[in-house]
Amino acid sequence: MALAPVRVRTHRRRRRRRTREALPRPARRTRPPGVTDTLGAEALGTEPAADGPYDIALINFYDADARMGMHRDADEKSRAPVVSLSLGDTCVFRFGNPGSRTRPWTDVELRSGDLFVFGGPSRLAYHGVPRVHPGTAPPELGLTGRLNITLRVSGL
Ligand SMILES: O=C(O)CCC(=O)C(=O)O
Ligand SMILES: [Mn+2]
Repeated sequence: MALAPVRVRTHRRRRRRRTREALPRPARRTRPPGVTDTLGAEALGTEPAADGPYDIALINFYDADARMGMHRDADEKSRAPVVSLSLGDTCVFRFGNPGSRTRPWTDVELRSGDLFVFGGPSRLAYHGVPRVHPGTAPPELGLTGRLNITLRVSGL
């Protein structure tokens, strides 16, 4: 008996076309407001960094018990100075050395409105916040706790 050839039909799934509108929009990179390309240089009185604008603003909030351990800001490709603005409660800012998270370090009191800039040989120094002094924020700010904003150049 002769066997009839069997036709195997394959079903190719048609790729469903997604409209452009349905796709998520890429996150837009916007510059933190009021930040100029030369911010770090202006604060330090040096030449502006050649590797780009201040395109990162990292905001940390500290309540009365918050701390930040000793670390280095080493994720950025750029070595442009880090510009750090404090608002609200006063804190103890511990500024160490680039070699280790241990002494020598200097404890500085950062108050609301203080700008702390570290660059050059200190750009990769270990630093941290061992203490916040609760209730020391200027009342007109209406802020309970401490806000810190660090501005950085990613270099990407
Ligand atoms: O809160 C501060 O003053 C320091 C913050 C800091 O070191 C950081 O965000 O990497
Ligand atoms: Mn840091």
